Amino acid sequence: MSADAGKRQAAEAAMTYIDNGSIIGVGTGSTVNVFIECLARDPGRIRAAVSSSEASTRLLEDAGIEVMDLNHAGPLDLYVDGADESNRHLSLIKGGGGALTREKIIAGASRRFVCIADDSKLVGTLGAFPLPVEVIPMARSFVAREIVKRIGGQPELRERFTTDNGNVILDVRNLEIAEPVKFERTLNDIPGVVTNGLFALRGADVLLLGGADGVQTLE
Ligand code: ABF
Repeated sequence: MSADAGKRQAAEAAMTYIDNGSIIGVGTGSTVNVFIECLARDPGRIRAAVSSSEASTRLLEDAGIEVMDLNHAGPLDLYVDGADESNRHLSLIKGGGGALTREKIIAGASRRFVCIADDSKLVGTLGAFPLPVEVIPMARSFVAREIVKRIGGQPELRERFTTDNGNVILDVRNLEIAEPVKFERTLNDIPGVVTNGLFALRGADVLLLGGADGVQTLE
């Protein structure tokens, strides 16, 4: 089965987690883009969305879905988003799309985080996907040195990319992340780091993986 077919399966399965007429958080990435298509085919299913990126905002508005500011929406019942990798404990690497900061904020503000992906994203140990770290631009060299000192890896500046928040991203290659919570806390402690792409302190509550055998649900 193609990855796209798996993404569609997972996105369609996520629709069943929506309370009719609710305000939900919506993530970023190609799998979420399929989820937005599903929402567009079901007008009125949600009252509004809180978006994790300018890219998702454009797609939601084009679909005729109201986009609300998190400050006005308040606590959310549901956040639907993709991931670059997940282990079996539902700790994730996110940020390949560069939206990790707003994604982590909205995930933190949501009672239930339903992660949608094709089954290629399930891994034994996190780290084959380079770990994104959003950094204040003036601190990028200092943060890169601190990352190597504290957790190893090879941080590389994401070329020609600025986040929606005006920051840069270091993608850290060659990591084997056996203790995601410890790694996340260590990265959080480095001055200049805005957000790191480990979602382990607050991982997913449900992981919907689309694949040849249908949708696998991990929780
Ligand atoms: C987003 O989903 C990002 O955090 C992550 O990088 C991306 C995964 O992209 P895709 O769904 O296109 O594989 O939430």
